[in-house]
Amino acid sequence: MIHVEQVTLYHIALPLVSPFETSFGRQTVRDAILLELHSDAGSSWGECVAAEAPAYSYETNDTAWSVLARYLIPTLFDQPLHDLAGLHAGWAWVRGHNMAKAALAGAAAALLAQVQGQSLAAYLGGTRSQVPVGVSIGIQESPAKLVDVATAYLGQGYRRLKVKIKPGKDVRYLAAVRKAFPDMALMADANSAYTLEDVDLLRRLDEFNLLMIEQPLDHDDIYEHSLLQRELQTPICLDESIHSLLHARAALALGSCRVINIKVGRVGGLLPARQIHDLCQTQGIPVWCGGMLETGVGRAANLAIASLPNFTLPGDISASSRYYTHDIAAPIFELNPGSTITVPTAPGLGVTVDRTALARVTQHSQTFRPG
Ligand code: OSB
Ligand code: MG
Repeated sequence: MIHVEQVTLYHIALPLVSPFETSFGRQTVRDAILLELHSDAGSSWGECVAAEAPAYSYETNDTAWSVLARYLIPTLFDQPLHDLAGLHAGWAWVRGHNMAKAALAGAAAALLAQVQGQSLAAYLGGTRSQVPVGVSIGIQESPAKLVDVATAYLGQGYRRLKVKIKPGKDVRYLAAVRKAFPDMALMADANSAYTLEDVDLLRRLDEFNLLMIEQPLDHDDIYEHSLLQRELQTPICLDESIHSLLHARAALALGSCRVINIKVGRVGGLLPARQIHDLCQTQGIPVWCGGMLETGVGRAANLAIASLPNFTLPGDISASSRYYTHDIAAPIFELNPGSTITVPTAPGLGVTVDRTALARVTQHSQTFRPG
């Protein structure tokens, strides 16, 4: 039984090595909340994957900060920490705000693992010591530029490319990459940029032999994806639409996708992430771990969940240097030959936060205590 004595939130702004553009916007800095948890049994860290603006998700750093401060952190002060199920039960009445929940639950999970002398991966039931990974490439200014960027990543050893697309920057871009790399494991992510009216265009993507197309339709749609999937050979992978086990169940029952991207933040924590993993495993649906340009803190947690057996497809968990010059956690993650990253084995999260690096990028912090 663990008594949490103090929680500190840090709003950080960490510059990206290169701008990241999706169909909903362009990002040059990662604005995030880090969460530090102190208890009578040790301390640990969590990361919130909300962004500055409600584009990928309705959650923002402001909403996450507020919900953590007013509702979630007090739950942890009110009851001792036993296990993740108890923690989630304590805030089951809070609707949504999954990214806020996942930040606190992630820190709690790392602490629970640490107290048991286990790595977070082992605590979650992970079975793999290395996980296959790829790289997510933002929208580029031309097909030729995209091929250049892809070439550079392949040179670094990545063996699965994900290309962001949007209307006007789709067929020609994917055609160029496919032509340059005929056998490469390639996929596209539309971040909800299309509608069912685009079915003819989306059908043209079948010729590129993509591993999957991620979230072509609305961020909150499940039904229309089932209609689209019937028209495409390319497997649809849902990202934005899946916020819970129930969403996953609905999507699989309707045939809305053949793959699910599991993001710990989007589904509200490692425990719901594992439940979705388990459901998919029993239905023969492969999953992979999505990314939100995490720092080393969130990346370590992603590697832990991605070590579960049904995370068979390469995740968006690239090396730290793909995102940041000076990450705030150590050790940084490097790409192994074979396009894998090694899952941390030390007790708990397996990374430590560098206080000097953190102080450099902290905009604002606040500490909460019981009472
Ligand atoms: O849709 O997967 C996405 C980043 C921010 C918001 C949404 C997405 C992404 C990525 C980045 O694709 C993946 C990564 O962290 O490498
Ligand atoms: Mg996506």
